[in-house]
Amino acid sequence: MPLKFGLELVPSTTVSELVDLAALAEELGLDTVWITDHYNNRNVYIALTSIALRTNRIFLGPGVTNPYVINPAWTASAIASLDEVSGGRALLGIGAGDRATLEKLSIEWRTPLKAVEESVTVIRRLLKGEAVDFYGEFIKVRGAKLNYKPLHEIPIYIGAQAPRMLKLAASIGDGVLINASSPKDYEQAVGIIREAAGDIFNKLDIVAYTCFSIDKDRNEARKAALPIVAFIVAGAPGNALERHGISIEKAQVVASAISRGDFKTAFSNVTEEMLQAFSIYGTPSECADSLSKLIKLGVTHIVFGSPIGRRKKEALKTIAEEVIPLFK
Ligand code: F42
Repeated sequence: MPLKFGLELVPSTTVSELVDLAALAEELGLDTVWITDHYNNRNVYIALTSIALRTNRIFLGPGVTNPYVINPAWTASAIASLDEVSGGRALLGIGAGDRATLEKLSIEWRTPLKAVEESVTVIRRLLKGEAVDFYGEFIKVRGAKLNYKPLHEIPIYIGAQAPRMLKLAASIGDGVLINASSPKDYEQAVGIIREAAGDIFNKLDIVAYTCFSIDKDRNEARKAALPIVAFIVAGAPGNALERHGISIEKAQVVASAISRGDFKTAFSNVTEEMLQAFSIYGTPSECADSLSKLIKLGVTHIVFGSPIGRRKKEALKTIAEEVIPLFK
């Protein structure tokens, strides 16, 4: 599978800013653009549609939506519409959703594995144009059918980090979006996927959905990564901290500062260990070294995720000029 490069955009800025960045990514030769999905940001499908109308080649999709907030039949309809609007360029990223966000909406995070598995089954069948009868534990559908079909078979990518979700992703996904940045995490995740996928492993698109920060000045790249890493540390489960040798106490200092809105304390308590564990940051050659480790472990698609750099447009140009050519 040829190596692909993509861009993650968080719609916390205006849709027109997202469109400009996605159009630049296309111009610079990137292959995919993924828009994150949280109800409190700009709506993911409005952002994607706007991008589709300003671009011609780049593939695009939600990275990732979830079946708790959005009914899977609605997702099938939205992604099929995006495929039509974009002339056959839609990708679907779907995952179990984010616990903290679901809590705010009083949505219970029950049976996440079943929720993803059943939703993907229903979405695939709807996209094929079938009238779907499905009586699962999470979703029940009675004769649901779309009145139109997408232009192409839309690849479904599963957002996964934990072992059982990775196994599920390997068996039902066309690709896996792994939200991690360190080789330690990829060694484990790709091992699980490889074992679960067996003969079809080489057909899977293994996506490194990274926290990435590049700058010719290493210290600027580091500064831009700090806030994002602080939030990752605050939400990281104990086993992830342990795997990276990060003390729970130090992580708690960051987490409690964030929860009381004291970002200065939070960011100043992010250690080098935390940055190494949860981001790829540095000069172009340092970033390229880190990426090559992930590629050696079996990653087939790199997504440059937030913050990307101090100034996103400049960072994208640096990536296109000084990083991607090293892998072509
Ligand atoms: N979440 C969002 O809400 N928005 C985004 O834009 C977003 C982007 C994104 C990109 C890449 C990515 O990998 C993840 C992303 N996420 C995003 C997060 C995503 O929605 C999921 O939260 C995330 O991928 C969680 O995946 P996970 O692999 O950690 O799996 C969770 C569910 C987990 O705990 N899994 C465990 C495992 O081993 O896989 C165990 C789960 C388990 O056994 N559950 C039982 C069951 O039956 O499902 C039930 C347990 C119970 O108590 O109910």
